[in-house]
Amino acid sequence: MIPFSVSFDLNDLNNFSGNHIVRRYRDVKNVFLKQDPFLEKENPIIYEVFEVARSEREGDLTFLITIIYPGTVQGEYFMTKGHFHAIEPTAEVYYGLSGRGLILCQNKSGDFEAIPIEKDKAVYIPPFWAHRSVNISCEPLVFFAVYPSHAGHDYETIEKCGFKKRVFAQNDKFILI
Ligand code: S6P
Ligand code: ZN
Repeated sequence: MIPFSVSFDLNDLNNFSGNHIVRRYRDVKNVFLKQDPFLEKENPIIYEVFEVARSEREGDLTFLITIIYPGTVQGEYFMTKGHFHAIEPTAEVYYGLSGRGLILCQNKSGDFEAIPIEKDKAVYIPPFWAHRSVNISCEPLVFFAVYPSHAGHDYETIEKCGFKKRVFAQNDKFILI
């Protein structure tokens, strides 16, 4: 691989040349506590990822931006599916670009942390911690992330055991339940 740069101009992502992953309501509805008939019909985009992944080799890095749109499913804030890295001893760094959110982190010993993210705040997700991002603001939550290219994703473990806490809107604030 040779050095390169990529534009993440949020006003011009139509020309993005990497992996574009789009998750609509019906793709991710099972992660929410309740279901919503209106969202089922409209099937809006809950979040999307623009990822530059040119290699899966150990030593390389993959980087991306994630955009999580504002909204709730019956009061539960829009969020990502969440995952462990398949190669568990791999960390990740998130860097907030706009909006406000929480990064829910959980390890297999049952420890749980909810780390705030917002513009210009960096979040470190250590090896062995699953992570899920939640938009707790009324604008898109946008963050940059970088992680080892060989890490891979394990979604199944979180699908089975879930995160210890969910994030709901209550009186214009968030609560963890
Ligand atoms: C990848 C990194 C992010 C997430 C993205 C969507 O390791 O943590 O790119 O993939 O924020 O989340 P998820 O849980 O659907 O992959
Ligand atoms: Zn990750």
